[in-house]
Amino acid sequence: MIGVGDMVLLEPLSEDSFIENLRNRFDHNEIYTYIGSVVISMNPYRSLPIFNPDKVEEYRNRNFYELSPHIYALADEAYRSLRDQDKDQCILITGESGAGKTEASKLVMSYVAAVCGKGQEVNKVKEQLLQSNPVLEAFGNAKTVRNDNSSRFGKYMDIEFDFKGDPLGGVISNYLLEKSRVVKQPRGERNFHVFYQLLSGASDDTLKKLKLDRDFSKYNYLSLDSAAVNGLDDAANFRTVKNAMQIVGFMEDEVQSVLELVAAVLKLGNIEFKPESRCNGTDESRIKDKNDLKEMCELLGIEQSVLERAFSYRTVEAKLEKVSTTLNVAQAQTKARHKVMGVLDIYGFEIFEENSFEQFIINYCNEKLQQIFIELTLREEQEEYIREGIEWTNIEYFNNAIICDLIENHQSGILAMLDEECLRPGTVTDETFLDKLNTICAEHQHFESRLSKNSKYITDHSLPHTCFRIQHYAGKVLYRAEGFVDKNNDLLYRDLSQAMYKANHSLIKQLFPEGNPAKVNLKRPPTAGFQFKASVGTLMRNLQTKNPNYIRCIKPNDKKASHIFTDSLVCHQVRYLGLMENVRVRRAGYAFRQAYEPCLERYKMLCKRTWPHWSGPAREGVEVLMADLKVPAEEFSYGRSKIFIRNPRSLFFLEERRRQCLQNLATLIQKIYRGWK
Ligand code: AD9
Ligand code: MG
Repeated sequence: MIGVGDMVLLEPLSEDSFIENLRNRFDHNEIYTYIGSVVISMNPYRSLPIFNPDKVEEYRNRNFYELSPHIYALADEAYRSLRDQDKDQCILITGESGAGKTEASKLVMSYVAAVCGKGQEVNKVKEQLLQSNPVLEAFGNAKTVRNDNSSRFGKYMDIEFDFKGDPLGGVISNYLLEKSRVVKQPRGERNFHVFYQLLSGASDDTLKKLKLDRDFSKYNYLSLDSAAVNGLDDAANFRTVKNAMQIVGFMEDEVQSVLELVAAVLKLGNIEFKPESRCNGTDESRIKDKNDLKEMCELLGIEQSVLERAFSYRTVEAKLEKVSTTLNVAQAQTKARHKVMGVLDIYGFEIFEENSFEQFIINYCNEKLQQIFIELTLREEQEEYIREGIEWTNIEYFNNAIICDLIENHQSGILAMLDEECLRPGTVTDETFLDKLNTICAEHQHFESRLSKNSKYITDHSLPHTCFRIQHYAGKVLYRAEGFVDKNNDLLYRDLSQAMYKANHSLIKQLFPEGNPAKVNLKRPPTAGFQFKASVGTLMRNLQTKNPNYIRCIKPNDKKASHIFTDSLVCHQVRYLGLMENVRVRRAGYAFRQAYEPCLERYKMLCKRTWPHWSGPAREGVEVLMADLKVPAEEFSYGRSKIFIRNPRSLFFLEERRRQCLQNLATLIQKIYRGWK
């Protein structure tokens, strides 16, 4: 074993030794390290020979601590608890952009697919689950400066199993796709993969049908400076995605419809407008060159004049509607009879040079995940000790509930204020929104802005007037208020949705149901922020009903390179992920705990005084048992209802003795049986 496989056993424990241990293991290709049952995963940025069918077999049905740390051990443990103990599981994968979350989620899924059930039908379900990944990534991932395959949406997949542990299917929930990327990408970044895949990988014939040119430079929406990405074969990926779409269940004509839509978006990006003065003194926009518009309309079966009109005029609606609060929240997850394993792979915490509404939402989501981690591991652990009357030295940790409150408090939170602005009649701009923040959040210790009206806390006079800053658990982020109101409103003008609804194209029609003139809905659709908050709330409640398994991903360097381990970068992540606190809690505490009854039941065969029938209370039985086995007293604590075992090794010792005992018993029975014959 290189270094220490479980940080709980690290001696002496300090931040330096923690990082040194990670580095030492990383240098020897040991990218996984435990903190108790939490898996730390370092991104190797190269393929290691540790993910293959032989490894799967090695880890299958083995106890968590028996082999060297691996993500497969976590997947195995989660799957077996689900199958054998009927406990719904969730796998929570966190870490910053590029740390390896999506790869980790795929490894977990492929492991579970490899070990669960067999047979034609089951295999089909497995294939569909696995092949959903390339499809979702084509449309939802893009190259960013942080990650060549960055997820621009959050994904939560519930995989459902029957009572035998065979997969039945899955439900995928997506969270807020970064839509603005279609139109504009930051410097050095790309649009969603699918555009490049289509142009590079489709046959000449397909491109002709779609009225497309292979040359990226013909399309305004495809930034040129970073079109080719090292190690990314768009053409090959296009074939993978098309194949995956078929496996997932798209019919051939549906695939074609989707591609037509992708082509239409590229055309749309090329349509340019020019202002034109009208005789009544107002300005109106006119389309410069109508060829792209014409081709787009042909692709989508829309009459050109209809779309042209919709592009040029806007029927402005009065903002009198109320926000609908009847979101259908608990939709997907009520089928309690199935066993469920949820895999959460959500966009990582982001700090860019320019941070907008998207980063704000992404970082809010990460705050919530950190909060659930704190609640479930740190606080619950401490509270359990208190409940059980076990002595506890308090561990200081940063509780980020206060930041979540700054964002989501339903009266004074930033999202609530943004909604208030978006729904208020009168002139609303990003500046009025910022003004509101300055008035209401000024005193909050995690909020900073230059213009805070009544704040005593303006610490940084270099802060731009148009920005506000939040001190997140993972670092300070400066947000530019520009665009917040528009992006939160997320309104599509009715003229456009009605034009789209008129298309003679089944997919487009489905995508714009609100354009149906028969269903004019006067209610204003909920804002983007409101919807996100509601769906994150549902997600958190869902996760809380399941047994959590954590994978904490760490990015070793900022260069997307293998073999480089930058101490300062890793240290920063170790700090904000709260990993040191996590170890301290586990160490101050006990690695395992078990209620007295099942503990006595399992191990009583190891001691003559408890075997076969112990007549007293279970707790006393366990005490007698431990004394008899001469396990050092400091290894155990006796709580009100449970025994707490400090070190995994003590558990191994018990398990090993039990295994020997059972073997002896089996040999004895065989002898007796032979004697009879
Ligand atoms: V983001 O928040 O979606 O921007 P992720 O999902 O955390 O981010 P991702 O899993 O996409 O990061 O990993 C980034 C890249 O690191 C991958 O494209 C791989 O090139 C590389 N990577 C990550 N994990 C592994 C691994 N176990 N083995 C090899 C890996 N390469
Ligand atoms: Mg990802």
